[in-house]
Amino acid sequence: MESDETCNEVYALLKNNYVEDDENMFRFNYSKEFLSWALRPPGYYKSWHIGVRAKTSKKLVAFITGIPARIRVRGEVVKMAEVNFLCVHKKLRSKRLAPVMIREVTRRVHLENIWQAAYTAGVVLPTPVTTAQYWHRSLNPKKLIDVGFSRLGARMTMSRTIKLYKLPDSPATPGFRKMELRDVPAVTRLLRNYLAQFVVAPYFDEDDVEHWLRPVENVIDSFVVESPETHEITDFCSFYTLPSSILGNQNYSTLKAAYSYYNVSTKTPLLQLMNDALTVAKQKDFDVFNALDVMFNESFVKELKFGPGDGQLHYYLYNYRLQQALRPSELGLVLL
Ligand code: MYA
Ligand code: JJ1
Repeated sequence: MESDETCNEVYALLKNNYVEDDENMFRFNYSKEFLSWALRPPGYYKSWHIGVRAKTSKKLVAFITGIPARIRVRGEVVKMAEVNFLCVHKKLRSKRLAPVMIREVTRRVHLENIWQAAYTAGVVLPTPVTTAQYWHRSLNPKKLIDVGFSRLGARMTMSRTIKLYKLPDSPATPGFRKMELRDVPAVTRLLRNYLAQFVVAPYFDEDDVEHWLRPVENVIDSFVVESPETHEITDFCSFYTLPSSILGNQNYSTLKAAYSYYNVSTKTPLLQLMNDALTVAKQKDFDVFNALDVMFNESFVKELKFGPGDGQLHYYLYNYRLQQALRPSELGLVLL
């Protein structure tokens, strides 16, 4: 991923062959900038970015990645790999290449003396730690309906629907502003205290926060609330940019989606903080704002007019035994 050319090849493989919804109407279209950010966190290993090429054409046909992370499970901080972007070209499916990719990434993780991993999938595998539900908040309801992402509700007209999803022109919270480099220490403290409440959550230091939460244009947006009186950072919210290709629509090719990432409220009510996040996402021209029912997200989704999606996300740990499955609200981890 250090080479522009390779990054382009990975981008193209995923754009054409990665995850689709159950009716094959949409396919994730991670941008190159996003992939470069997601795969090069502090301490990343080049050897954990694994591709398979066709012998003669050298075309990239399969991919899998790991990145290092410290994940706290109850009281124990464990070095793990986060495994993601497993993809086999459509023409090479069902040939048992995926298990080969998984065995190879496992071998290379073991070489770094790391023995646990975390991953998510839309499919059920043995054995989920928890299953989270996707929720969607329409920002551009007309486009969502036109492309088949959502439907006009019963007894609803288009103009009533547009009115229903209207948002303010600007955030309501005084001191709500874009996160900056100087906020890293305060955001790290906020996030650490906050994530301590969940059974499974990342254990971030300042370098991690600088990488994962500092805004990167068209990749990750983060905002803090700075008290106008004390200049203290009291709250924080963030979302990442993950468009989907719209498959076979005459009028539109891309759905611009924001995904809720880490949100911390200590002073601003979470409901108000998330309404501000929706407001800035709308200003930035996103079509939809997505969230999983992890952490305290259940507490705002209904009130803020999110609706449940047809997709679920199963969370897994490799080689780590939890006595019982968790409720999604006990999970403090968002993978990309
Ligand atoms: S999840 C995103 C996965 N990617 C996609 O969904 C993209 C579109 N689909 C494809 O590219 C292919 O269909 C894939 C399967 C590549 C998914 N996780 O090669 P096959 C098992 C794990 O004949 P294909 C993400 O990236 C399936 O149960 N296993 O099938 C996290 C069967 O196994 P078994 C999966 O369709 C990935 C076998 O593969 C998944 O051509 C985490 C069939 O292989 C899946 N999502 O290719 C990986 N889907 O017969 C695990 C299917 O045994 C990491 N399968 O039931 C584990 C930790 C490793 C590190 C450990 C370190 C210590
Ligand atoms: O985006 C998803 N579903 C959408 C589109 C459905 C299109 C037909 N299948 C959906 N839309 C309804 C929105 C509506 C808005 C107004 C209020 C009511 C709701 O439900 C789903 C998630 O719901 N996404 C997927 O299926 C994509 C795959 C998800 C699994 C991801 C695996 C990731 C692997 C990571 O490592």
